[in-house]
Amino acid sequence: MASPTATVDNFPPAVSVQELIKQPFVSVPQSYVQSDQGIFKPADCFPSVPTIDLKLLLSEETAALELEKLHSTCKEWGLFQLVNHGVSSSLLENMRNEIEEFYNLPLEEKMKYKIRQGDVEGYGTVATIGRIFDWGDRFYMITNPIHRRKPHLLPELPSSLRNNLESYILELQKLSMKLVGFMAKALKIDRKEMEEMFDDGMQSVRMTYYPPCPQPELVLGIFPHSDATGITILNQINGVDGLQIKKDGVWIPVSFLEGSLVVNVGDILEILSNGLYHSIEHRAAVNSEKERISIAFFVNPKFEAEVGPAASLINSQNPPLFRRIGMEKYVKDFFSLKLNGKSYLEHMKVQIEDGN
Ligand SMILES: O=C(O)CCC(=O)C(=O)O
Repeated sequence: MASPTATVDNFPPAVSVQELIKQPFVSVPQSYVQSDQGIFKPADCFPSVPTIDLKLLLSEETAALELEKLHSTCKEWGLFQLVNHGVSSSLLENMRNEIEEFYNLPLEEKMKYKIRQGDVEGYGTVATIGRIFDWGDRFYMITNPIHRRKPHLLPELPSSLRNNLESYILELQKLSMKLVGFMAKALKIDRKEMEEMFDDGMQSVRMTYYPPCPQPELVLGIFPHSDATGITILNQINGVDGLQIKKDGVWIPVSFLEGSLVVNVGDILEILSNGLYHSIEHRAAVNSEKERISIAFFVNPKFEAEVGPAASLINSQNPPLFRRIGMEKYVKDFFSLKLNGKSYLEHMKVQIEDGN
């Protein structure tokens, strides 16, 4: 916790950026300054992120065309904005209020959920490469299967946040199963096989609070990475943009359509599709004046499943590009490696010397 006389220069990092910016500000502390300043300029002119309409996917007359669009978008972009997703605007509004309220709690309250030694779940700021800190406070936790929930996290949240979060998780579970089913259909992977893999799968959420930063060009809200997931559903909860994606080597800002959810292909789907779909590298920039809040819902196969290219896609013309590994080990390995671009996916690639 900060001493009353702390300034941004001597405030201990990793406690909370939200607390840090309450101190007299001179400049961003070195521990938050990203070394590669070149990466901050997104492209001036860029194509807009494709939109997928769930209603069109579900309607008989329009399904085939929208499925084709979903397929090409997952191949070429690995990310889309989802509209008519069916999650009620009142639930989205409640989530916004609840997460805002949570981050407005005194630090002492939030620290009840702090990331414990040797763990990755809980509340706090996480260091990335070279001990440079992201400009954001996070709360990450596994929400499914239920028996993997940490007793001091979701079950101990303020009841109103917990209840809304439970409703939100249920809605996103249903939505994600629909999306995974459509992706299986587009990829011509046996739908049942895919659904069984993801049914009651490992799911987690990350609620992130990005405080404003007077020198936004020096920091990143979250370092460039692809998600190690099947898919991720991102809700930019308070309407402040900041997400950027790397497409064809160029950083593109994502301007969210009001009420839309952003869905991105994760590494597991890239592996499952044997490289046909692409997990997208992304990062978050921060705003000089406005706080930004997002909640990411991570959808994965169950812990008992095997992660690897779908058997139905593999033949002599299309050999496996990735190794097979149990989901439990996949998760363990992921958390023991540092988040850095698409390095984890590289780690899963079949090496020539593997001979298979
Ligand atoms: O907040 C965002 O826009 C991105 C969040 C994200 O990439 C993550 O939580 O993994």
